[in-house]
Amino acid sequence: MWTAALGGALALVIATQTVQTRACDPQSTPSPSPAPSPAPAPSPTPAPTPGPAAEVFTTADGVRFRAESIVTNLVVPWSMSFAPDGRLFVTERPGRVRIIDAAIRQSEVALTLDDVFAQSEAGLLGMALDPEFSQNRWVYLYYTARVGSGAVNRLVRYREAGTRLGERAVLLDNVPAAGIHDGGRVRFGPDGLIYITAGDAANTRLPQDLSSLAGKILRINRDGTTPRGNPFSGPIYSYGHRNPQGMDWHPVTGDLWASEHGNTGNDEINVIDAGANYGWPTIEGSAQMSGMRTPLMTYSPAIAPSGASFYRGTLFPRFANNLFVATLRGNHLLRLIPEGTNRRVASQERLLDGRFGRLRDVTVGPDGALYVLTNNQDGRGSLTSGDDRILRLVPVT
Ligand SMILES: [Ca+2]
Repeated sequence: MWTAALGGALALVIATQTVQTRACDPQSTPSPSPAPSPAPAPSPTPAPTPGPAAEVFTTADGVRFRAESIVTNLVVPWSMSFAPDGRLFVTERPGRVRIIDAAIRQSEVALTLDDVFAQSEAGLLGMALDPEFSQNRWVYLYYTARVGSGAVNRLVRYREAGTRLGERAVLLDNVPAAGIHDGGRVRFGPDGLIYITAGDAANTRLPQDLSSLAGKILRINRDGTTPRGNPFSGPIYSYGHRNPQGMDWHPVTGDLWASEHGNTGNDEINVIDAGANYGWPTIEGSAQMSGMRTPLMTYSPAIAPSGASFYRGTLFPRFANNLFVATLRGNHLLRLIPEGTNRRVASQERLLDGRFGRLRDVTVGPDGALYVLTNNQDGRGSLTSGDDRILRLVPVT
């Protein structure tokens, strides 16, 4: 079980790794082999109390929490998922999957992709674990693959055994890719189907073209086939997107909320309905047009919203059903408080504002804590010692 003591132990896990060069230049980003260096023995009895680096924050409604840095020196981490046994799976954009095991206080590289197109915003992006992971050990990855002189995005499935990923199967292939706007988030919906955010691959003709998978939110079965209930004949679930990178379902209403990068500002939070058109590039931001959806929230200047999760735990009662969004350029964790079960936001605030730099993903752990990934090595950030890291937010009484 994930406890405060074990969380504290994880701070030691990857601390011996070398900080890598920035990922903006793929030529200078060799595989950062997490050298099994003659590491010092892990601290046998990690203190359950945070070190002096843990900083206390207070929300507008008086919730006090501290941010503990539990894992450091990751290389452009992009997505994280907890397994039912408490292990934390993390992708790194250059092409690695790490499994962080709290019980044995160890991080292992479970997979290194050898055909990843890791340039600019592209590379190994989203990940999801099967809802029945305890039985089937399936791990789903979305990544940009080098194909000939070009690249495509694809969804692949692996089976985890002994902290290694094998038995690869390609479930969805040839989603248009580019150095930018690859979307990349993968999540299972409450309907048990796989949802994927696909960016416009830097081609504004594609989001309104229903013959292309670019600029869409996609929905497929676990075996890669098209669900019977999809609005069109293929994987497309919604269209007219520019570069959506975060999504989660409201715990009460079941509505799918998604974050999307706009063009020079005009970042969006939308509620996604099957078959709906979200406007890009015809309209953006708060603009309106018949037959197209206007976002719930828009942000100019850009905050660059990425991973998003509704709060479902009990550790922070005041956060129930709030949506948390990791922002890159915004350098904060955005908290949106929905207006009950309406498709409206009652209030919002910026947490961790400017304190940890760029943030890529946020999820709720089995312990009810919020876990946040930094993204300061992605070529656009300012590195501080220990980047990139996983932050754990826990209440302070
Ligand atoms: Ca839009």
